[in-house]
Amino acid sequence: MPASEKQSSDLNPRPLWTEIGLRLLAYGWRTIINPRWLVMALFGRFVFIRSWVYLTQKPSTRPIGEHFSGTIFPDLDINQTVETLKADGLCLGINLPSSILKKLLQSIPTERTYKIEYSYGAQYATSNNLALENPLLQAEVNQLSQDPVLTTLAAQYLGTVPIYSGSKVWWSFGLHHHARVKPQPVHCFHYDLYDYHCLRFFFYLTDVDEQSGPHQFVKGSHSQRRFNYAFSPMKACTDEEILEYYDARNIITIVGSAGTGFAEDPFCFHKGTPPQQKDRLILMVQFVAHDYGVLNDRDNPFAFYRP
Ligand SMILES: O=C(O)CCC(=O)C(=O)O
Repeated sequence: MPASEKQSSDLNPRPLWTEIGLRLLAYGWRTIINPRWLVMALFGRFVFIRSWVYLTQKPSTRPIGEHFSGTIFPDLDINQTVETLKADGLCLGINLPSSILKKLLQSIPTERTYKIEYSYGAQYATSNNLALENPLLQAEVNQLSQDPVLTTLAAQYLGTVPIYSGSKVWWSFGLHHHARVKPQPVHCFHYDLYDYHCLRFFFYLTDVDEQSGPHQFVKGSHSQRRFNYAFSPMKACTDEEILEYYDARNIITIVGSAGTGFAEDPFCFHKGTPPQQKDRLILMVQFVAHDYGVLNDRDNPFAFYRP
């Protein structure tokens, strides 16, 4: 099938029973390790419970406007960014300086390794996350995860001392490699529940236009939600379901040159669109408010298991 004929129906959420089976496996494992995680997974879906946890947790005492020496984001307005994040669940403009982008790219293998999978009678190109064990890449990512501006933003947004819970770097391959793109849960609008409050920083490491898999995001969907979302085992929705409830103007497509960065609350609905013409390389750095010991990518195989 030519890339241009790819049907959006390929990208619908997983069937209910597959979803429930996969979820029970991951949930069972996490609950055995830390039952407090199950309490969060059940109750963290309710906006009023999230607000209550926010108000009752130990506040961060980190002052704004100090200790920013060594940051790579000296010009970022912390107050403005946190306000935008609280209102929209998203803030653009947290861009990597070109020197850091260059160092990151130098530490990432230029070879784009993808695995070919056969299913539904078609070939798909998929990639695993790039190994952060590469010491050069790890050093760059560590620097980002400890950046005083990013950690202050996380402290202010999460309302408590932020815990760095992991990073990922991955390629999304374009349809030019193969005729079809493997339907992945991240290609549907979904939300993620890593904690009552979580903040992610994303950085594009390649130029991203409409054709190269831009990230999409539903502005304000961290606070404005249908009540029944909290009771559904599905964390994913079709585009049609999203458009039934949210105004199309709230769907933000993030395009930008390599280095473009943004902060996002993953409780908002978001997705990665499948790249058409060009591959996309992206880095994600994640902070949470509580450490359950099960959602850290260093500790376990299900850490970044998707909804
Ligand atoms: O690849 C993307 O832009 C989306 C990633 C995503 O949905 C996620 O990490 O939860």
